[in-house]
Amino acid sequence: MTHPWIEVEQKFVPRPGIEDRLKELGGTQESQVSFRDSYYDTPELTLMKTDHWLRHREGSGWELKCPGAGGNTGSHTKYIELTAEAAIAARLCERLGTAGLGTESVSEMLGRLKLQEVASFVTERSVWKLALSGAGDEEEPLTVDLDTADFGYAVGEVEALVREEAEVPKALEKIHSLSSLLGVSQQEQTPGKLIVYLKRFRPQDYQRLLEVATGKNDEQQGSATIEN
Ligand code: V4E
Repeated sequence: MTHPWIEVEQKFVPRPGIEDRLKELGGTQESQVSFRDSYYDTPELTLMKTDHWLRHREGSGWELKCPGAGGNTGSHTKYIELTAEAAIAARLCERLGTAGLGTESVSEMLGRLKLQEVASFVTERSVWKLALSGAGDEEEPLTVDLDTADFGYAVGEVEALVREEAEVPKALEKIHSLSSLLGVSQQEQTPGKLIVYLKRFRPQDYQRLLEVATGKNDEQQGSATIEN
């Protein structure tokens, strides 16, 4: 079986003129896309509290982000991204302590696992590709996504997808190099769209995640890094 992708990324606040800077650095705009993400969890936020993020992305289907080995600390994050329904279903059953029925699709298991929609929003995304000079021709270029969510929040991310844990340090090095060329500090910790959505529209849920992330909750099990 192919390994799932490991997504290594750093988010940042896009400053005015970011597109010009990307062009200056040799970047090219690959596409402009729009999609709706709907996130699901139990009423107790069992998944999010342990840094698992289940969503349905319009046009792509079900996706589950799980923490990579070593957890997530500091300005960058590292997640394993499951997109095969059977793998997502198996991980959901494991996290939620229930047996899999084998043939169930993710949509079919939502009711049984008490998974309900906690957020839904549309993102307009401008996708850029950029190969750092000095990197070999065979090197995968980095991706820079410039996102604007329909609730009025803009965020950028510099991202690399790798197959093996051993490739993560090099990916991080490249991400840090490009980030600093874009004027993004390595210390910059910019919240993603979902976290800002929860803070604005589901403040009680946001508070519960914050309590887990800051260790104020006895049931703490996860390594979520939510900012106040
Ligand atoms: C992993 C995660 C969340 C799920 C959404 O992930 P995100 O990378 O924000 O999605 P998106 O749409 O911007 O990018 P794509 O998947 O298309 O590349 S919501 C929160 N997290 C974890 C997390 C965290 N706990 N703390 C910080 C600082 N960042 C992320």
